[in-house]
Amino acid sequence: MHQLETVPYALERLSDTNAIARAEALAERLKQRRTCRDFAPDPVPRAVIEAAIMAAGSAPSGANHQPWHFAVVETPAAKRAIREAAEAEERRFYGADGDKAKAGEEWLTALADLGTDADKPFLETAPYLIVVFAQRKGGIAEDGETQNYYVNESVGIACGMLLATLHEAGLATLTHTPSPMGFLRQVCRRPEWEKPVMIVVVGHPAQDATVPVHALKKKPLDQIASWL
Ligand code: IYR
Repeated sequence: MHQLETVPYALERLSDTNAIARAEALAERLKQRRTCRDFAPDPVPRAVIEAAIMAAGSAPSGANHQPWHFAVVETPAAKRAIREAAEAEERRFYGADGDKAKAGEEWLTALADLGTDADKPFLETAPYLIVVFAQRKGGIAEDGETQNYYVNESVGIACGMLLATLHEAGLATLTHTPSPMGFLRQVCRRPEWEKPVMIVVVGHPAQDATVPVHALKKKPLDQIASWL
C-alpha cells in the first residue's frame, strides 16, 4: 500500500477582525491594478520577475503537475520578433490593412471602449514580456508524455498570482493575447505540446499613460456573488 507522506498544515490563525482587515486591504490594493498599454522603457529588477514567477509556480494545479512554463523575453531582438508577428495577426483581427476584420462587428464595438488597435509598441518598449505556456502534456516529467489535468484552470490561476505579485511590486502589467499566437512557440523555442496562453507585458507605466474610464467600471458585489 502507498504510504502517504504528510507534513502538518501550518497556517497562522487570525482574529476575525484581523482577517477582515487583511482581506479588505488586499482587495483594495488589487483593485488598483489596471491594465497598462503604454509602458516606459525603464528597467525593472530581474529578481522581481523571478519572485513573481515563483509565486505563479506555487499555484494549485491538477494533480500538482504544474503544467506551465514562463518564457521571459528581454532581448530587443526577441521582443521585436514577437511584436512583428503579433502586429501582423492584429492587423488581420482589426482589418487594419483594408481586408475584412477577422473580429466581427460586435467584438470591435465591445473593444471601442478600450481604444485598442493593431499597433503594439509596448511589446518592444516594456523591459519584460513573460510568455505563459500551458503544458498540455509533460507537466511533471517535461517529456511531453505524461498527461496533465485541468490545464486551463491551473494556468489561469497561476497567471492571476503572477499579475497580483507584479502589481504588489509596483509594476504595471498587460495581458496580451494576439490570436492565433502559435508563433510564440517558435520565438520562445518551446515544444509543440505547449500552448501559448498569453503574453504578460511588465514594466513601469509611461509618464503620460492613461486608463480608459470603461476599464475602471467593476461590477459591485451583489452583481457578482450570490449567497445560498
Ligand atoms: N488581441 C487584440 C484584441 C483585444 C481583445 C480583447 I477580448 C481585449 O480585452 C483587448 C484586446 C488586441 O490586443 O488589441
